[in-house]
Amino acid sequence: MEQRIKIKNASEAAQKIIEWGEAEGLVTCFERAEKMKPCPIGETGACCKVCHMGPCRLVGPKAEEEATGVCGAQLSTIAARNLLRMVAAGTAAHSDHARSMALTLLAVGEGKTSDFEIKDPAKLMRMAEILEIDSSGKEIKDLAREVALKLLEDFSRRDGAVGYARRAPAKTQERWRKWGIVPRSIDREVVEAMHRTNMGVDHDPDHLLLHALKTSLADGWSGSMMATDITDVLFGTPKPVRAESSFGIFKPDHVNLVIHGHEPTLAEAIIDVVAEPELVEYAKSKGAKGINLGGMCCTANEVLMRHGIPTSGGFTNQELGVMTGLVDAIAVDVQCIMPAIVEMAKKFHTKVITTSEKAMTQGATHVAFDEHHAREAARKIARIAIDNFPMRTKKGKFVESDKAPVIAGFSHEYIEYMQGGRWRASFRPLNDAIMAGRIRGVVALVGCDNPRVPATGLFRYLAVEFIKQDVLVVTTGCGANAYAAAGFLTPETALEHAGPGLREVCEAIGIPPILHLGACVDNSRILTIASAMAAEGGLSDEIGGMPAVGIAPEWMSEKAIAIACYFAASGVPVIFGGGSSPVGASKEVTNLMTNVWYERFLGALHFEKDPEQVLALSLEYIDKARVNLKLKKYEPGRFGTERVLMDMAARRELERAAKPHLGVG
Ligand code: SF4
Ligand code: MSK
Repeated sequence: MEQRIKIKNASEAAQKIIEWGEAEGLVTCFERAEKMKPCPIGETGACCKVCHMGPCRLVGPKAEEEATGVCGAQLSTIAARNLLRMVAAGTAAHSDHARSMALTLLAVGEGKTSDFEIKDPAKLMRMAEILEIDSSGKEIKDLAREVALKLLEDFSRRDGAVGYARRAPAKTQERWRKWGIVPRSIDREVVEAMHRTNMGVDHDPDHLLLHALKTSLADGWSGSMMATDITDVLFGTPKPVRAESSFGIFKPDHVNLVIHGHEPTLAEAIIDVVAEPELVEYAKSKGAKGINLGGMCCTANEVLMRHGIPTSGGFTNQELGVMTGLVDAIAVDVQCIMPAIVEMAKKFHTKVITTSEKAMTQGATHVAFDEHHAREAARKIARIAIDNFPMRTKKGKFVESDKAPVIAGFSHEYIEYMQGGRWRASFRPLNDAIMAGRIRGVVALVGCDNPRVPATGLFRYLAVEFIKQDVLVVTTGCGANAYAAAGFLTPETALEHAGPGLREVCEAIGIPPILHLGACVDNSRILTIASAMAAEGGLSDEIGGMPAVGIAPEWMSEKAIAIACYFAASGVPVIFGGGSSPVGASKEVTNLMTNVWYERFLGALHFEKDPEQVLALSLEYIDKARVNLKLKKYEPGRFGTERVLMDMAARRELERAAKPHLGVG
């Protein structure tokens, strides 16, 4: 533990770049995080600034019992109100991303763009079925239009429920109905959250927090889930691909163009155009051997899992990427883009290109991007990067050898397929392995990396500890990037670190013990996977009560809070690490979010600073679920009887026998 806190980044290459930068007088988020101590009042949710009689700070040993703001608001009201505002902001971010995706699907359906097409019609049909749209006899484009319009209703419906709520197990939905948290529509819940937290409206902490759950469910079971599904339909449902990660993916003799942000449309358009012969020739005319794309943050996950585009890392890598001196341009859209990259870029030759009408940064170049003129904008961006290639100087810290292999792209559909092939796809083998104690439980290690802790270090520590103890890990967001850079996303990791039961399962199926599931919005895949496991039988018949935990060890974004709340409301205990609790000042709110939520939903939200406590609490939840489900007690190396997991050869044999003319999937 001691050694981890002396370094600023657990990645050796990142640490080298940070140290080089410090010697050069370059200031990064790591140094700023050291200098900018968090305000101890705001940090724990004890500050209210929703009106101009304040800001009111409720401090002191008896603040919870005695202090109030000028209006009389108590600490529990203030802390709950602050949390609800975070959830509203996080939900808005994911869902506005989803709105763009739905509008792109609509444009494709209406034939208003020729830059995108339907890549996975089967998934579109499955979406139609879930949304109760009859797809029989319809042209695929007409169906796309109908599905898009149906999904767009999820933003503005006055009453009823978001369309995908019905994907949750019946018992989970029953709990939502009982506590009045079935989300009606995204915009309605977000607007109501802002209204309720306005000065002088909702003051009951429990009532405020129930609306936090309701708003977050509009994110998880609508916004994020539709973003994931539409992205799969337009750009392909991921299946495992092999690629590379970390800073060594930049090529000194190529134009290096980084794509950073969240919405995959920009990145997909750029991927399409950089292969065009005219652009490749143009790059050569400037002395480059070609154009090299690298992803960053969640865009990295989107293009890694669909195209094998290498990732240059997560959130805290953005300034460091510029400091390699090899990045000719960074094209960004929305979310998690530090304004600091523009300042850093000025010290090198890098151009920062903003593209969204919603997100501009002073000093950046703006190229307007929309789904109707996607390739045109993408070509402009590529040309800016190419034109900038000759401007490179020798300044920068580049570690060419810093590359790790990655296997990414485990969608719900692929995980189902890998457990039984095309004809017997199911979650049976996974459920059986959990029941037998071969796999102790499942942990989602997701979310941001953070310069306030040794960045990516908590991710590494926890993953190794979990897989050692036969816990299967799934990952999304910048956590997925952290594992990619660490070289953990390969099957060999299982051999090196995993406990005997998990290793056996990984070897039988040929998967890593840490599965890359995608970007932040793809946490919705975890919800549908958990629902499928509940439907499969043998474990819990709802999401709650599964031996599963969600962890965001280094969270920083409001989106992470929204994700945590929709997991908790769906029945998954969630533990946030890395820093103080944003509601820590109020014991009442802390109790509501842990004990009371657990009683009602079998989910909870904890904030736990100590990584060892995060680990212990997670295992406690997992083992408690095993006991409640009357599963075999977990004992390393000692498994119960179960169905045998099929290896690839056995699966192929089965498929051949089932449909010999179709070959293997
Ligand atoms: Fe202070 Fe109340 Fe205004 Fe908040 S709403 S700033 S507690 S007076
Ligand atoms: S990008 S929200 S830093 S995961 Fe999705 Fe990464 Fe967190 Fe942003």
